Amino acid sequence: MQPVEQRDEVEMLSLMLLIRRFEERASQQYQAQKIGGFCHLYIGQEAVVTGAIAAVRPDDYVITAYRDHGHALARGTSANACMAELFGKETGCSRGLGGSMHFFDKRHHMYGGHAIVAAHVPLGVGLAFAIKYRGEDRVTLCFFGDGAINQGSFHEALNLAALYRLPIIFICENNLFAMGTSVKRSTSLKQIVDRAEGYDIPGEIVDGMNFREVRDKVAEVAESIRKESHPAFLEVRTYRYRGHSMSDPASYRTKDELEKYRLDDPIIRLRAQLTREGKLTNEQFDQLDKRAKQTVLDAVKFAKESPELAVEKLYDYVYFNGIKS
Ligand SMILES: Cc1ncc(C[n+]2csc(CCOP(=O)(O)OP(=O)(O)O)c2C)c(N)n1
Repeated sequence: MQPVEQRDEVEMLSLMLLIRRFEERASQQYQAQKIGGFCHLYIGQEAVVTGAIAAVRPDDYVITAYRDHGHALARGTSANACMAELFGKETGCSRGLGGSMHFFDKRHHMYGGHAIVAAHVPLGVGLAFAIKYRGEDRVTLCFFGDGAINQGSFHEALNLAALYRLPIIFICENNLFAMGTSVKRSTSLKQIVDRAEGYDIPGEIVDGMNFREVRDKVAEVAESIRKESHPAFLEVRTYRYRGHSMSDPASYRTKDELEKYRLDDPIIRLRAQLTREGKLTNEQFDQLDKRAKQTVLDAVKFAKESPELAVEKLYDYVYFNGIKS
């Protein structure tokens, strides 16, 4: 199977636009009360998942926390299945039973969407263990937030991954806040990446607002892991423009701080790079954006028209044998 890293950068820009427009529309539909429960938006962080996924193969494994819409879209789950999941419909990627925090798509090797902070990090290590056990050359991408790094399960997972030299890239999406708590107030280290050193895992800091930097770093690490299995850690520095969830006014940070990151927007950056290099015109960009907006509008229509899961099917998908795929 071809590494996705060969994929066109214009296509990747278009994916970032899809994620951005998807999140904006989800926000609007949430406010219109079409979406219930929690809803955490990924706006501002698009280059992290797009860059990482662009650097690996479609058969590599991906697992993440609850801010997961972008991860599923980047992995290849359709906007229809993602939006329908938010609407709690049977056509959703988790049959409407998971909602925003529990997107899942086995076909695309997207193993969630997990709500409990850091609880999925050992699951990611389990995926990596399975790869090594079967003698495969896949890699697991395990994404989590800066809020996860002080949880016990995180430490246990890193220790085991290092001990067994498992093929996993721990990708910390450091957006500076865990809910309203600044990382400076929750973490004793000056740099999150230093956590990895404690487990003898190689780690690096990456600019998460720069698609190319994320892609190139993940590609380099993945290549090394495929040659000889080992874990790696990337602290990817990024920023979320919106509050923690839809109900958070984000009053714990200043407008100036937000503005500073908006000016460093990952979509604007990649667009500027491609334009400068003569690979993209303004008209082409507008076309991509128009297409992304239309895909998302179609997804809302699809979600609205999709059926609710029948009550008698409520337990069909709880255990593995009940999954009809
Ligand atoms: C074990 C646990 N404790 C507390 C919570 C409540 N909670 C939900 S999100 C969150 C913050 C996590 O922040 P981070 O890991 O940095 O991810 P981000 O929201 O920045 O993507 C907390 C404390 C939880 N879900 N699980």
